[in-house]
Amino acid sequence: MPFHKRVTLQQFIAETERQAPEATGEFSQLLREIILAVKYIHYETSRAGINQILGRTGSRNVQGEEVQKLDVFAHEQLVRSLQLSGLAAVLGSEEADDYEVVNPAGRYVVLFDPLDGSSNIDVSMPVGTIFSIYRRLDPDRPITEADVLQPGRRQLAAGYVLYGTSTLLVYTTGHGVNGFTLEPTVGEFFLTHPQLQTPEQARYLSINAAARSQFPEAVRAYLDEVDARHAENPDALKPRYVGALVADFHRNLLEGGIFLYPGTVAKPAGKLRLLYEANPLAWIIEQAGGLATDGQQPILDRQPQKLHERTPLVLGSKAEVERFLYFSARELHNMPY
Ligand code: AHM
Ligand code: MG
Repeated sequence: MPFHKRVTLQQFIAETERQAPEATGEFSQLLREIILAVKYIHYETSRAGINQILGRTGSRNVQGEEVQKLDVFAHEQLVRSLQLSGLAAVLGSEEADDYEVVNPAGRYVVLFDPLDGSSNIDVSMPVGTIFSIYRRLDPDRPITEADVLQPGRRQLAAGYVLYGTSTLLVYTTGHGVNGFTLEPTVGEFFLTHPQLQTPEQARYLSINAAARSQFPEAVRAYLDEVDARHAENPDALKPRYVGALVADFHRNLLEGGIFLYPGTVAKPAGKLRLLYEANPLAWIIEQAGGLATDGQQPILDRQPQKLHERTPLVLGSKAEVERFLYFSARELHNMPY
């Protein structure tokens, strides 16, 4: 699609649908439902400090983490939109213990982290929404867990929304990555980042280095090598860590970078979730020319075992992730560094 002066997200979706004659329109409608929910979430996050919605509910989610009111709000907005649409068969959310069948006749599986990086809320830092859409396995059979546990390569669409200094929606349907910025006065997203490609060389390094001594040997060896590069050139691979995955990912996508959330001795699978954090961002980074790995295999090739499964995650610019993979391959094959 040529980049016209002013293309709205709605026009973009309609145009994409026009180019796919077999499309029924259902998928486009599903995206529109997500966009609608996202606009409500944007509105609520942008005035969080004003309307006293800040603070904790006092409850914990299935993973034992404190639930913030905005997490609940974001979850409810997405569930409501998707349920009302009648198009989604089953939903899986970070904020719900189990997957939920919302419409047995629906054709799609939608998995999401309604508000990622929620510890940032109380300090007015960026947060995000991440989503992933699959087709259900067989519309003539009842929905089972297998519909939810599909490998990332089967995604139909994956995207995220960054609620930062401006609100951006970035998504892919497997034909490149496009980014749209919300113009809040008219409530419309405009195409601002057509056909995004991430730089092949990384400019930034994003990692919570506090756990360095707890990381696997390959990660420590890689970080030692980064130290050596810093010793030569302090500007090489500058450390940048917001602590909100969407924000760290988005900066690195645009500027070039590598993000690592490895496992630790205490938590070998790390912290981030495969289905609604790692998979969608892995597909986006691959579509943008980068790579995503758990250290042993591409994230998108993993066969999920459960809805809230965690995975080590390393993703970003191709050359830098390949450099990391050099170290993890040596660990895998018991070779010296
Ligand atoms: P959340 O889903 O509970 O918000 O946690 C996920 C967040 C990510 O956004 C971020 O990359 C990571 O947790 C930061 O974790 P840490 O504080 O351990 O570095
Ligand atoms: Mg999260």
